[in-house]
Amino acid sequence: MRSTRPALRVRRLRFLAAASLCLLGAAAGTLGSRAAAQAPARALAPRSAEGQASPKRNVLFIASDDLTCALGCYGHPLVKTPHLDRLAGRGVRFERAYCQFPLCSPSRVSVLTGLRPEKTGVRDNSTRFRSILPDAVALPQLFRRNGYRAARVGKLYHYGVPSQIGTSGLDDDVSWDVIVNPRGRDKDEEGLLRNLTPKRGLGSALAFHATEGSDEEQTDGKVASEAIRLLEALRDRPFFLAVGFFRPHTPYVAPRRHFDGYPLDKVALPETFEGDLEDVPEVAPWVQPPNWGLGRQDCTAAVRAYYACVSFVDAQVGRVLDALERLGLAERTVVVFWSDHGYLLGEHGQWMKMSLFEGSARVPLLIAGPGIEARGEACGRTVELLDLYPTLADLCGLEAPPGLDGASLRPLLEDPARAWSRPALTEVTRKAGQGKRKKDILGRSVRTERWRCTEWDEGREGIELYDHERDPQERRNLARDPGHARVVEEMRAVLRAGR
Ligand SMILES: [Ca+2]
Repeated sequence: MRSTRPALRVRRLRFLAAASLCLLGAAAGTLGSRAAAQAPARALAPRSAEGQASPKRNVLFIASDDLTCALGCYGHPLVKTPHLDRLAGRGVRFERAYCQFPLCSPSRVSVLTGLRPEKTGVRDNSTRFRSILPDAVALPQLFRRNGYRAARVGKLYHYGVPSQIGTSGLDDDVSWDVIVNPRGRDKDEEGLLRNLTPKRGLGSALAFHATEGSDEEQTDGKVASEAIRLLEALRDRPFFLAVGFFRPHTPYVAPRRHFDGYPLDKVALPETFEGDLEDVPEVAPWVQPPNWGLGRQDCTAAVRAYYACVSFVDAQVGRVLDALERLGLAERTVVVFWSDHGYLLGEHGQWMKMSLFEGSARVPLLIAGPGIEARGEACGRTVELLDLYPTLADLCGLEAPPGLDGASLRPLLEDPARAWSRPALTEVTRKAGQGKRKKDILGRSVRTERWRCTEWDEGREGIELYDHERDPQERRNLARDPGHARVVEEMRAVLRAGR
């Protein structure tokens, strides 16, 4: 295989800024810093619960790409994720956490700006959010302005998988002091992929490969190695380290040993129901025909490969968490693990993202570390990924910019059973109509602890209502049931209010 050295990009400007910091007597490390080039920091001392000044907390912000809640700690009967389970054991696992848009870039921009897609204007994988919001203070940028070193390894803002592996993609320059773009053996072995849907681009094809070699040779293995190296380099100053794994995004590539953990005969496909999609609006299903016409055997092989990738990512997260412990950083580092959106693996004959069904909108979310009183507990309140921005600002004692759309989850980290009145909103785009009348529309969905209600084009293209207390698989659309008219009205009022 070809050995590729990840590009560590520290530009001249950063060295100059680091030099000026040195002149000012500040401690600048070998990685450089651009803190001096930024607007003056609003220096707020982090506060402990008692209001006393406390040492600055670090942030380890770990993203996975296209990861659904198929994890041991979320009760999955087959998938093994011992390291994420360990993280969940020392923090809070959010059972009802939702993305704001089930597609990479719109979701990631929403997380990193703390704003809803309607404000960021990013609803595709090509728009740069700075072209719309030039002055937004992105989450890592807030930390930089407060004296933190912000570093990124791998995919945080969007880059196309697998085409842009090893590049910065739609990265945001001012978010980071340090950027590392690993590229591994998987990129060189695309010719070995088995592709069940050859007419689809590789980035959204059902394609997979059980590879030879070690975890460390894979792009995500290198992401973990570089993250460990950065933890060692940054340990003496407050840091915001963002670690972006891009698995289990397709193509599902992982070393063979991870496939071996999932014998084909143990992998079950979701239950199917006669007439499941007959009561949903025409625009609701993203995958047409269901399962792209694939048979059970192919679908099972794809799900198995996806599970192998989940275990592979889990092992890489474990390596990073081990380093955090070894370096004595765990007690002063807030760890967040999240996925940019959920993923369907055959539910309703649907795959991947871009749907407003539960499995596409729901994400795994784990938060652990200092300031988090509840350890190993689950929280059933509806929360949104855009809550992460105000949460991290709050936990680290930084003043968040005005106008963020989320709320700090700190009260729920202290008491996961606490009352919470915020529902979760998710939206997606669709083409509706035929021929010349074809137009772009929005689907918008609200999730409360009991209900999911989805409006397509403000209801003109249909409405869905599901009762998760009785129907967690969203089999029966109740939107036209007269007995549920009041619930539909209430939910639509929430959608109209935007919250
Ligand atoms: Ca994604």
